[in-house]
Amino acid sequence: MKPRFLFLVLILCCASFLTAGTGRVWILFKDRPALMGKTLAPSRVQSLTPTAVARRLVRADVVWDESDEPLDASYVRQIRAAGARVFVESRWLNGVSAACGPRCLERVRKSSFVSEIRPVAVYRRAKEPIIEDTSKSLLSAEQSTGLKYGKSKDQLEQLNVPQVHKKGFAGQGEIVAIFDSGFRKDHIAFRGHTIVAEHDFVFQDDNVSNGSGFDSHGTGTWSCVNGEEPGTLFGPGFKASVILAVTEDIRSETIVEEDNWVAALEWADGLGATVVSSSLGYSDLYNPSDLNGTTAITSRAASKAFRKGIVVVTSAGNEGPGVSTLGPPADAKKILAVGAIDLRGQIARFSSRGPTADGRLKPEVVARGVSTFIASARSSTAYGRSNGTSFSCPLVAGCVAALLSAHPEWKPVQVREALIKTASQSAQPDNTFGYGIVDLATALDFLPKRSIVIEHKPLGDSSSTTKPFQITARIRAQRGLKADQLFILWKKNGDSGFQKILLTAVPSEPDQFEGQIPAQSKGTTISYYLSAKDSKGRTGKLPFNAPSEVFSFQIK
Ligand SMILES: [Ca+2]
Repeated sequence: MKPRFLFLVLILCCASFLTAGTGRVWILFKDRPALMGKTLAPSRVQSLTPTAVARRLVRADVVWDESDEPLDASYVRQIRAAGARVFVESRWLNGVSAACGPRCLERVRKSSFVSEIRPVAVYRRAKEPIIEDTSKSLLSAEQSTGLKYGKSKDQLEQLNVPQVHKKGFAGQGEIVAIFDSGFRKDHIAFRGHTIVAEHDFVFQDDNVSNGSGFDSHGTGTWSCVNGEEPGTLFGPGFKASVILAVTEDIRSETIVEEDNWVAALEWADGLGATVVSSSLGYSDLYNPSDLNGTTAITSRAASKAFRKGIVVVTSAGNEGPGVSTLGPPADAKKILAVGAIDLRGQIARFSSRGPTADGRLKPEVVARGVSTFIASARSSTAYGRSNGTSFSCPLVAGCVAALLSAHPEWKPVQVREALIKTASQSAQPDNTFGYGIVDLATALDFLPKRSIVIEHKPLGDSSSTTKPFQITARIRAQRGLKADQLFILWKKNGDSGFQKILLTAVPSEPDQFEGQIPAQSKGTTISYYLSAKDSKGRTGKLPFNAPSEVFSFQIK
């Protein structure tokens, strides 16, 4: 640690050294005067797509705040006039990253609207080489039913993923943003996958495939999230869509400039990302004493993303086994930092350990990060194995997507609670394994704080015109249910409003409720949804965004 400390002292005491590393500085502003007294409204904002607004409305702690608004244009103008070359304008941090020489800095420092000037940190990560794996996968008898996981079977079974896939949850409807070095998009494991958007923040273009050397690491991490080649590999969230961002420059060693990373995060937020998967490495700029969740720029940004409804999943780092060897943003509050274990569940020596500088337990959870089976960028059909928390992180990100596809109404805080409270050593967490190995199937069934969970198999079309339609549902609430507030709401085609039918408890079957929609004549289409209140008066619905989305069936 000593050399890093000296480096920091040099930076702090010599203004001209401020631009060491990236040659860029953050210039953060005090306020946004143009917004004073104005009412904020998501509809006004151009930085968010409708998908992103929809996510915010359901999952954000604060749907909308000043940090979604553009920077004060006059501030940016004045920074440029001082001689700065602006690279990134960050709405969330309320500031810019810029190249600004000593004379420029002198001018900027005198500006009354500037609250903070600090160097842009560079993150470094040692290579995580990929060993090609060309051996044939022998399908065992038990794999002849269900999904054929091939060599990814062990790493998924370790997290109890297959049970969740059997129930039909694999990340559908979720958008996972993956930040990495480059991605081989034509790999067979991604055939038919939806790429919502891609951007290369290093080379400043819209193509994230940069050649096999560049794409190697990102192709691997992407496949851990949601690769899909039957018989060979599956990711836990194989039905999720992705946003791909190149944030890592691997031309000399793997480096990530934190302004590029923040820019990618804000960009992915605006496009409606619901999960972010990223592995950053360590930064010379930050000491263990800085790892308090609020000092490192990436940690501040990651916490902000969490409040805006995005689950941020990051690698703990590969700097273990010493204590407090996390790399930001793993120290951030509320996020999920992931350590690495091997096939047998032993911790990887390199896996970074907690706690944070302010004594919080880290990492949150662990997943396979030793000899993880991944797609390789060497060819469009190649696979390999690699070591690193870089690979345990996206496995957990894929799990988060699968969990959210089952519970789209859950906020990040509830996702985090479900995962850590059900992990393998949740009763005795420590700073090596955190709360332990993810158990996705148990997390799926967990009732987080404030949650109301309704499970129901939607009715299909029917030919009966005489029998009523039996609706059954499993309904649970963390704070208990209000028995007289459990309803089926239904209507026929042509009806303007929904009619209510009370659901009643099924005798001797805990959490089970039933009710009947009356028989209807041929040609009728019935729409319905379920609604439940808990003892605190909170409402849960299925589908969660009913009545804009409802179940429907036809009498044929
Ligand atoms: Ca490119």
